[in-house]
Amino acid sequence: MSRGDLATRVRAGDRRALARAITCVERGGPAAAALLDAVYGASGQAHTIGVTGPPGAGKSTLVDRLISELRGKQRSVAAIAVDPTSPFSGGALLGDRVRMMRHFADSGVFIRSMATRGHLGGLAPTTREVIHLVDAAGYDAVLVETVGVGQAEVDIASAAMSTIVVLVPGQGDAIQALKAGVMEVADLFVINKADHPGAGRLRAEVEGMLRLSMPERVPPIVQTVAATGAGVAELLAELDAHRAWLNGRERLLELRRRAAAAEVREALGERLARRALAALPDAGEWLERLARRDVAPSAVLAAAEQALFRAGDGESALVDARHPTP
Ligand SMILES: Nc1nc2c(ncn2[C@@H]2O[C@H](COP(=O)(O)OP(=O)(O)OP(=O)(O)O)[C@@H](O)[C@H]2O)c(=O)[nH]1
Ligand SMILES: [Mg+2]
Repeated sequence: MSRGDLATRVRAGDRRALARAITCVERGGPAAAALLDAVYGASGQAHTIGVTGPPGAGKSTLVDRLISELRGKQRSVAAIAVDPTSPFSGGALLGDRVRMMRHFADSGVFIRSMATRGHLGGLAPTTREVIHLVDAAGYDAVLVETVGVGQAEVDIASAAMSTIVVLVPGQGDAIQALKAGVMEVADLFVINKADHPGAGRLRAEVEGMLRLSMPERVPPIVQTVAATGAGVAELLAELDAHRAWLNGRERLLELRRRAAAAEVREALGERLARRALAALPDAGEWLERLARRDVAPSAVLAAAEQALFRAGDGESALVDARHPTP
């Protein structure tokens, strides 16, 4: 199948083509870039929803319930689980896929796991691109689960329309986590495991902090028991309300501007870094000297920058970096 056919089939909502396209994008290189170019115009319609929070908070269980809730309203949904890489297998954890197996027979549901492969932050290097693909395939909602406290929330918030931060009672770090820039990026808070003691108190604490720091817009706080599905209908109603609010005035456009800026900056950063390190003679030696404190960090940066510019004008550096030799 040619690349053009694959893009056409993705845009037509063909699930098998979508799975193949994601694999292609994860592999990278010129084929991935061409495929993304061919579907990009069709993306931007789905309600992209980030679901993030500490390990074990119940994110996958919640996503599973949200899928059911959305399907009950005849809405199609794609779920992407961005897992931490297991140091033993090097692959994505299987648990989420097993759990969601019951949705696999449903043609209105698409589920995919991807590994972060040690990438900093909560997103895999290609998560944004995979979101574009799934979005272009015409799903009404795209749920993206990422693990983490801190950078993960900030990253997913720059890639999704609505960001849900999941907290659970009895975790001492929940309130602590809110101080690390997370509060600003959450559009919605979920207090999951509300069947555990302390849910009401955690809610009051979160609400108190939000009122203090952002009195003009306190995000909704929804209590859920993902294990039973309690509160999930309310959560979806809040998500719909947030989407409707975004649709007002220029908000969605502003959000897209920020997402585009984050995406370009991230991709450029990675490509330029790869290119600069490849162009720097004795890069390994420079890093060794840096580790030994024989040189200052700024000296290494300056050398890498000079090597990058020596390697050619800015344009050719970017084109070459798009087609890295393996
Ligand atoms: N009591 C109770 N248990 C829950 C609830 N939601 C999820 N769990 C359980 O909590 C455990 C972790 O749930 P997951 O959905 O895997 O959590 P997660 O946040 O996706 O975990 P990671 O992806 O590993 O970070 C599982 O054993 C769930 O059954 C809840 O509302 N109440
Ligand atoms: Mg999970």
